[in-house]
Amino acid sequence: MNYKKRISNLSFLLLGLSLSAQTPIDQKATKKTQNLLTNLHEISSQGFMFGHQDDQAYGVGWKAEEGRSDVKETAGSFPAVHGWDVGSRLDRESNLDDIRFSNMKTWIKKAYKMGTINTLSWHLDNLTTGTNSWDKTPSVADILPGGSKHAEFVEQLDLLAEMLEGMRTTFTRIPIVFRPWHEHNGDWFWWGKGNCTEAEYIALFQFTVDYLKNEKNIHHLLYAFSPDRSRLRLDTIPEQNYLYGYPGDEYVDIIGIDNYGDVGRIGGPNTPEQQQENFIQSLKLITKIAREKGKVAALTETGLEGVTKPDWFTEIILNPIKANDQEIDIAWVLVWRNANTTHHYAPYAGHPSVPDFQKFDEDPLTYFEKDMNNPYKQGKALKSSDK
Ligand code: BMA
Repeated sequence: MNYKKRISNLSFLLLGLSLSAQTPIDQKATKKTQNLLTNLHEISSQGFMFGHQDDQAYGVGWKAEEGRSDVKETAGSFPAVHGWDVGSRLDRESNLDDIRFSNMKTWIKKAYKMGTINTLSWHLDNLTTGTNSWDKTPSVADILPGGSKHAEFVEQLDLLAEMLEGMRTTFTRIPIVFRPWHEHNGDWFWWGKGNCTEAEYIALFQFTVDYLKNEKNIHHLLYAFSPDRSRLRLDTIPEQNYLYGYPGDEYVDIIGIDNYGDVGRIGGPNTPEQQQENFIQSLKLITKIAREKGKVAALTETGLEGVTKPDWFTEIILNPIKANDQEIDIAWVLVWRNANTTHHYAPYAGHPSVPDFQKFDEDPLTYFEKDMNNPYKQGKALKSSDK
């Protein structure tokens, strides 16, 4: 057991003393969902899971081929966190990136059975105009109660609830981390800053949670809040800044952040050194807020498009986290999807970043599928505390 783990076991014990800190916001959450949250606390105090968007659905040069995964074909093991998106509308057969919802359900089940975790985001269409999430036409007021598109929004939520109900095995509903209305402090989605008021955003988040939980009786979700780092000033009152649009402690289990700007993107305002410093600060910030609130922190989206820096995984992600591991507790790091040779965030076979990705995988701080035991069972999330 290393130093980090001893310290963290102690803090985990202290955390355990205030049991409420580990209770999901849904007081009727299923036992497995409760266990998942407790385990996420524990995992985040020890290391972090690696996640990948759409991992089983497609990769560079292949699509919907049973058993395939670019992560498995490069690191040797599936990711520990599987990201999915239920946009654009649930009355379609496939999602916005052409994944059939029926297949998504199968892969979610497979991820669950492997002892890994599923998280869902939702690029819902703009229901006011009938176009996509990036249409900034104000729409939040229209879809809230009393608005002209409210019934249509409720229809989408009903379909979502139905889909969530279908995410089950014979005996149990599969716990899912739901991450709606992400990057809301940016202005690029219709639910973003400038396209609705803060009060409207909060009402949207709260309505979504309340409706699923109280009206549809969905009790196998943990809820994640995930502003974007690029619109978050770290120099002045960062905490208050982070909490723009925060719907309240009763609505959020996971204190997330999406951060693409501090992880090697070329052409931005900051030098690589400043980027690294900001990356560390952003993770310290979510850790601090999560600790204060008794929640779990996570890097809910990140990545360098094309992984153009061959040692990106160790140099940009792992080493800064490792060097600050007393002040950074994040349960997972999720990189975005592998669409093609230019738009991909995980390596694929033959890519120059593969050797470094393997080093990243071998590090005791990172968890892939092979390191997971059963995150839905109390105290049994990881295969062993020492890898
Ligand atoms: C973006 C891009 C798009 C995709 C969207 C939703 O970051 O990857 O191609 O449609 O996410 O997954």
